[in-house]
Amino acid sequence: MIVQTPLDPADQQLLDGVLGGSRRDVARVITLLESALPEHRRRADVILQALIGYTGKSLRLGISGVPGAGKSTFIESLGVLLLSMGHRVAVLSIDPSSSVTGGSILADKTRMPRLASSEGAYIRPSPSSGTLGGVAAATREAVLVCEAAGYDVVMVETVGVGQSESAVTGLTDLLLVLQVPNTGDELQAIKRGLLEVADLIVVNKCDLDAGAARRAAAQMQAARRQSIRCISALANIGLAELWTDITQLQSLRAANGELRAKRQRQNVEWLWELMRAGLEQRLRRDPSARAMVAEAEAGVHASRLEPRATATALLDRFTRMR
Ligand SMILES: Nc1nc2c(ncn2[C@@H]2O[C@H](COP(=O)(O)OP(=O)(O)OP(=O)(O)O)[C@@H](O)[C@H]2O)c(=O)[nH]1
Ligand SMILES: [Mg+2]
Repeated sequence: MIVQTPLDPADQQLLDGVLGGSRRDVARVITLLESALPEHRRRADVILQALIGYTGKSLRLGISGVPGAGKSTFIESLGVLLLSMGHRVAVLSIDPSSSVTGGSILADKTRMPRLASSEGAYIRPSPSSGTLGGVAAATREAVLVCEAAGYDVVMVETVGVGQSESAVTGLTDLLLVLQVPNTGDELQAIKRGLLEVADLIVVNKCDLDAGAARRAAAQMQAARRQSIRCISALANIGLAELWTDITQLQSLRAANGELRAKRQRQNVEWLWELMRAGLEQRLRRDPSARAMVAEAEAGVHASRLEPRATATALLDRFTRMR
């Protein structure tokens, strides 16, 4: 049913560039897949399909925490440590609330100066919300491109508040939540259900008040029945030990099959997400659908037509039109 299109020379060159680890070609492909232009979309589809055999080999780590918790500082410090261990590190961010992009490029890169100037690292800000399937879909696809380029650790920083944690769990293997002591965040996190979705929790900024950090950790430890590390992203305390925790958890899940099952589940969810988004886009844009959609909208708007029956009739007609 799905026909694989051969790559034209320009796309083949991009693909070879990505597979050869070229940061510039990684950026170009991600730009294509974030584009709303149908021609870019088509090229991105073909390139992604061709890349798929080279993906899946990284540790996909989501980083969450309230604004100011130290996520960017943490990614910078851990990233530099990982580079020194011989890893290649990609940093992506996801901000479902952002409708503009561009401004954040500078902000992200200046917050991660050492990573930004390292050959072995690639930093990409959150896409804008105009992409097919939304910001999370574009970020997920960017993860795949980074993996094909040989980045073996991909960190995704959640930016903004609200839906970003649930978005990031759909595209990462592990979610790490950064907490800070003395802010009541322990309770906020419990309320928001963040503790349930977090795979690892750490208390950051332990350099400021080690006692307060230990108390915050103890409080959460009681709720989680899991040891909570105190770290300092800024003073580089506890990061090597935390990295050991992370890799051990990942290895355990790889060995018991949980990792594979999670990624399979995520992929099927993405398929549905993209089909939903694509169907809506077609209904809104397809010239042959537009007239009947406008008619249905007008009827529903005027309370002449009932939404449920109208939607069914419209979808019936639309699928017959194919
Ligand atoms: N003392 C101390 N300060 C820290 C630590 N980690 C981060 N900070 C400081 O906390 C502030 C916020 O850090 P960021 O890394 O920008 O925090 P963030 O979570 O990325 O913030 P947003 O992206 O705005 O949500 C900065 O001034 C950092 O220098 C730490 O371990 N100790
Ligand atoms: Mg940040």
